[in-house]
Amino acid sequence: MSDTNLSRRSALKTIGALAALPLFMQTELFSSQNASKGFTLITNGEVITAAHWGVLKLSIKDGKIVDSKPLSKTSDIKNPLQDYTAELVYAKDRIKYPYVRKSYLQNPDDPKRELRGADEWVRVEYKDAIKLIAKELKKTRKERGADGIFAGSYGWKSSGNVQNSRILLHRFMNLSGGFVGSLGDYSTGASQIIMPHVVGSIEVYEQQTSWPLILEHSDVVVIWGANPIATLRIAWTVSDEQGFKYFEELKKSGKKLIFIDPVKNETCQYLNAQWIAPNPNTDVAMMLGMMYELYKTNSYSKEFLENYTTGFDKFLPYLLGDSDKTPKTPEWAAKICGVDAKTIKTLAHTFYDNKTMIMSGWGMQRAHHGEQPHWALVTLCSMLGQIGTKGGGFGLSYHYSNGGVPTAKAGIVGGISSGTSTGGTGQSWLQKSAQFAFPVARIAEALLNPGKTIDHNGKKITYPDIDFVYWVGGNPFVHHQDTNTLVKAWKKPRTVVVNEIYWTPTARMADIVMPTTTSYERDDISMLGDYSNLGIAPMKQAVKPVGESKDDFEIFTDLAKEFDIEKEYTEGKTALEWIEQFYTAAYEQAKKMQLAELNGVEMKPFKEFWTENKPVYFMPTQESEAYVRFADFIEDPILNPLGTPSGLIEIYSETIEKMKYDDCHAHATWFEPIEWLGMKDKPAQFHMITSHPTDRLHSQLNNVSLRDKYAVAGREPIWINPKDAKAKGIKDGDLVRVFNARGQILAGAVLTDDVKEGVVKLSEGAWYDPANPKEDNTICKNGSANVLTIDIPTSKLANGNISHTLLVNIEVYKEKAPELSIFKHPDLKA
Ligand code: PGD
Repeated sequence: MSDTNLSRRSALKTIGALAALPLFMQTELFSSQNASKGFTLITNGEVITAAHWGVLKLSIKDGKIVDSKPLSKTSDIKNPLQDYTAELVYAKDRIKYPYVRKSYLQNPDDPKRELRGADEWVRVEYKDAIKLIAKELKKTRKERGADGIFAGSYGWKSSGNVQNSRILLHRFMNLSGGFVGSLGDYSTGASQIIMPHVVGSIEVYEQQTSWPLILEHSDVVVIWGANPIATLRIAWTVSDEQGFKYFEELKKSGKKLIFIDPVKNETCQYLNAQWIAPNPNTDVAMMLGMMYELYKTNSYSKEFLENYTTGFDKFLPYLLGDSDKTPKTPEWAAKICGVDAKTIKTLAHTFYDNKTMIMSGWGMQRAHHGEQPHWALVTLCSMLGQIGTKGGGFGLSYHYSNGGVPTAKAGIVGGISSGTSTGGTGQSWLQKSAQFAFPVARIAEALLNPGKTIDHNGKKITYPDIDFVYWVGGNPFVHHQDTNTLVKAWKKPRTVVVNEIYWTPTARMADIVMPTTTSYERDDISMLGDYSNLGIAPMKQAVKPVGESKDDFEIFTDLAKEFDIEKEYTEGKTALEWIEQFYTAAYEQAKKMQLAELNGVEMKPFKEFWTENKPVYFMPTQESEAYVRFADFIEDPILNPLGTPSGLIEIYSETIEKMKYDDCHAHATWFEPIEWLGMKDKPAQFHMITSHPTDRLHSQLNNVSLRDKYAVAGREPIWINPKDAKAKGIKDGDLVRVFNARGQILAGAVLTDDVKEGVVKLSEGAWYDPANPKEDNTICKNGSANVLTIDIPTSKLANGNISHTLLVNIEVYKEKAPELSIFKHPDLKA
C-alpha cells in the first residue's frame, strides 16, 4: 500500500472520529434574545463554536464561559490560543458602552483632532451615538462626496460568514452613498501583484500540491522563510488543524529538511532541520548565486525552460553579468547574503539532484523590493524543472491556513456581501469605490497627501481628500508601519469612528467608539478549512453580550435606518436568518450531489444542524489527494495555458518592461533595500525581523494572560544573539530600549543562538502603548514593532508594505521601568 493510501486512511480515521463525537447536551435553558426565533441560550452546559484558531468546546456555568478547549485533537502539536475564550470575553479592557471623545462631542466641526489618543471619553446612549455617526457621515458626504470617506478598514476581524465586520461596513457604505476603499492586503501585498505577471495567478492564496504527495514523492523539503508551526495555529476562516498533522508526518519521514531563515524559529526547531541563515532581505542574491551555479555546471532543465517559460534568454545576460558587469556568482551572492559560496553551490545541486519542494513563506516579500524574492524563486524552480510534478516545485501557502490539505467535496456556506442581491441604491458605488481605492498599506501617505498621484501596477492613482474614517475589525495602530507618522496622519480627518471589542490603540485614537461583541456573544457560521472545506462549523452564541456591546450587523442595521435603507441593508432578514439561508444553500448544493461523491456524508436541515450544535465534517476526495499544482499546465501548456500574456511562466515580463519602473525591472533582480546589514553608512546596527507572533493572532490575544508566558521584563520579547548582547552589555531578561530615527520602544531581552549575529527578532502585534500620547515620538512601553518600521512601498509595481526592512539600535534601559497602561481602561467619564 502506498504512503498516499496510508495517509488518506489516517485522514479519514481522524474525520470519522470527529463525526462520531457525542452530541453535546443542552442542560438548563433560559430565554434570550434568540428565544423568540426558536433558539435559546444555555446557562449550564457546553457550546460548540469556532474561531480563527479552530473549533472550540466552551463550558458554560451560570451563564458564563468557564472553560475553552479544542473540540478534537488532530495532532500532538498544542495550540494554546484555544484556551483563552473566557478571558477574551470578560477582558478588563472590554468596551462596554458607546463613547465619544470629549472635544468631538463638544464640537464635531472643530473637534481638536490633535487630542486624539489623549482626550477624555464621555459615555453616550447607544441611540445617540448612532444618530451622531449618521449626522456627521451625511455632513461629510454632502461637503466632500464619497471620496471624503475612507472605509477601506483592513483587518483580521473574527471568523464568521455573517458577522464579517469589514464586509458589513462596505455594504452599509455602498448602500448609503459610497466610500474610498483599499486594494490588496498587508499579508501578500507584493506577491499578489507580481505573481499574476509571472505565473498568471496570485499564487499566494491557491491550493498547494497535496500533502500526501509531498510525503510520498519529495526527497528534500525546504522551508524558506516561514514558520508554519506558529502560523498554522490560525486560519482566515476556521483552522481545520490538519496542517500540523502533516508536519508531524514530515518530521518522522526521514526526508532531508532544510530551513533557510535568519531566525531559527519554532518550525526549524520542531523539524530539527538543517538551518541556513542568510542576512535578512538578501534571499534574491542567494537565489541568483544558486542559479549561476546551476547554469555554469549545466545542471538545469533546458527542456522545462523551453517548453514552459519565456524570457530566460533575456534574463541570462543579467545572471551572467553581461548586462551590468556583475556576474551573480555564488561568491558574489555570499558577500551579500552571508551564506558561504560552498553552501550556496551545495544547496543548488541538492535541489537539482533530488525531488525538491520549496515551501516559501511571505515574510520575504514584506520587504523593500518584495516583488523580487518570489519571482526569483519561480525562476530558480523553472531551472530545476520540477514545477508541476508530484512532490517537486514550489509552494507559497503551506504555512498558511493549512495549504496542501486535500480538499473535500462539500456543501459550501456563502457569506454576506458588500453589495445586495436585490440591487439597491448603492450598486453603482461598487464601481466607484473601486475607482477611488488605493493600496492598503499607503493609508498614512494618502491621509497626509490628498491629491498626490502615485504609480501602481502600470496605472496612476490619485489620493482623495479624506475627512471621515470608519474602521472595523482591524488594528492599524499596531499593524501599520511607522506608527509615529500614522499618529500625525490620523490627525488629518475630522471624524474617526471605530467599532471595537477592546480599548485597542486604534479604538483610543477614535472620536466615536462603538462597543462590539466577540464572536462568542452572537450567532454565526463558517467553513472549516480555507483550502480543504473539511466542514461547516456552527458558531452558536454562547453567552449574553457584555455591557451594551452589539454585533456589527446590528450597528450597521441601526445606521441603515438613519439613511432609510434598512430594507436594502438587511433584505428583511435577521443575522440568524442569513445564517440559515447560507447553510440551506449549502445543504441544497450537497443534496444535488451523489451520496458517494460526498463519501456518504449527509447534511441535516438547518434546524437540526443548529440545534445539535456540532460541525458537519466532509471527506477529502481521492482526486484532491492526487492534486498537483500546475499539473494541467505541465501536461499541455497549449491547451491549459497560464493566465500570463504568453500563457507561460514569465521569467521576463514585457508587461512590466513597458511600465519602465526604476524599482521593478522586467526580470527578477537584486536591489539593495533601503536599510540592510550590507549597506554603507548604516543608520543603525541590527536588522530587525518583525515576524508573526507565535502566541497571538497579530494583535489579537495580546490582552490575555497567555502574554505572561512570553513577556520578558513585562514587555514584548526581543531575540538577540549572545555575542551581540555581550558587546552591548545586555543580559538575558534585561529591559532594553530599541530605537532608530523613526521611534523607540521598550522590550525584554532574550539571549539566544537561534538568531543570526547582527539580527534581532521582535514579533509584530504588541499593542502600541505610548508613554505620553501628547508627545511626539514618545516611547512605546509595550514594544510594538511598527513604531520602528519604515512606511515606504515595496516598489511602484505593488506598493506593498516593507515591515521586515529596518535597522535598529538596542541598549539597556537604565531609567525606572514605566508601568503599562494599554491593557487598562482609558480615563472614562460616566
Ligand atoms: P488584528 O490584531 O487581527 O490585526 O493586522 P490586523 O489589523 O488584521 O486586528 C483585528 C482587530 O479586529 C482586533 O483589534 C480585534 O479586537 C478586532 N475585532 C475582532 N473581531 C471583531 C468584530 O467582530 N468586529 C469588530 N468591529 N472588530 C473585531 C494584521 C496585519 O498586520 C497583517 S494581516 C499582516 S500580514 C502584517 N504583518 C506584519 C508583519 O509581519 N510585521 C509588521 N511589522 N507588521 C505587520 N503588520 C500587518
